Amino acid sequence: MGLLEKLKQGLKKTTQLLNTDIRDLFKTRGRLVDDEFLRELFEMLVKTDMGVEAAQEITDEVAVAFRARVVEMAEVLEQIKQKLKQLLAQPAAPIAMAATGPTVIMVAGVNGCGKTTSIAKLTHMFQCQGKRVVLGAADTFRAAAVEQLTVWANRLGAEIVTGPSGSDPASVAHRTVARALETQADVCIVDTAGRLQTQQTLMQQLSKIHRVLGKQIPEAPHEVLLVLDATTGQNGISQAKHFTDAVRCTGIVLAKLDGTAKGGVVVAIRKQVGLPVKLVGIGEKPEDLAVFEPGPFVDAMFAEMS
Ligand SMILES: Nc1nc2c(ncn2[C@@H]2O[C@H](COP(=O)(O)OP(=O)(O)OP(=O)(O)O)[C@@H](O)[C@H]2O)c(=O)[nH]1
Ligand SMILES: [Mg+2]
Repeated sequence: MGLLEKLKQGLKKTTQLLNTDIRDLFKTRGRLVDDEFLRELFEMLVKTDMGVEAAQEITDEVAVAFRARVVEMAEVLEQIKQKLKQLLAQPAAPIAMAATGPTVIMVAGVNGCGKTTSIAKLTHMFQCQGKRVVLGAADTFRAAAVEQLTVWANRLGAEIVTGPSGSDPASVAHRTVARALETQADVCIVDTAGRLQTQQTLMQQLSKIHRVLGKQIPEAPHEVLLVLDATTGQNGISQAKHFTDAVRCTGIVLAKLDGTAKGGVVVAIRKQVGLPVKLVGIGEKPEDLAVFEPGPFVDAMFAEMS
């Protein structure tokens, strides 16, 4: 499946809501752009969770371009899409890979945001590129967590390094990198326990894992991916800030986009968090991961549905 098709699939709920709203907005063919229209447009945009600031910016641009004119739906939508693509623009953000030796990726985020599932998807993505992956179950906090990652490892045919329940997650992280070096694996991905940004000790533990990863390979971790749950909307934005304070995050994986009609949240994230959105999660299966690209993303959001 191509990227656009994949994103269309993942953004179905968002697209559906937008389609209904757009049809309401342009009840008749052609509509006068007046205050009433602009207010309705603003509300429609806010409903996607893009944030009032972005919604206002877009509405203002539409006002400048079309006020007092009778417009067709297509021309206004084109303007909105262009502006959104501009708001979402970011430097190309592929997953950073080590020049030589294993690439080390650490994954963090609050409880239940989708870390472990995203790791399964990342593993699948790397395997499709012919790379060998070693997983580290550094979530020793919850017994079921190790089990969950082990099930994925077995299904995907990836090696996994685990530790006893309650043991030091940094030690598991250390052994994971050691194993990746020893077996000359291409990628090693370290899962971490979910935590709230307010849990000081757990946040310190996260920075300890980060430090340990850098001891064996100086540039490691090459990526610290912060997983955000799209269904919790803009809550993720303050989370991102706190996680980045504890460990320098390098990119965002926005999980569960398929579960929300508020796919516009990615605009708010890009606007307020100084991190690139690298990947989006669009389902629970290993292949349900898509690269984030503003162009196809916006096109998918506004795709026409019958
Ligand atoms: N629909 C959908 N569900 C997802 C996606 N990503 C994760 N999930 C589901 O969300 C739930 C939590 O996912 P996990 O990967 O276990 O989340 P986690 O962050 O590892 O959770 P903790 O380790 O408990 O902090 C599971 O039921 C997943 O199947 C996604 O992109 N789409
Ligand atoms: Mg987990």
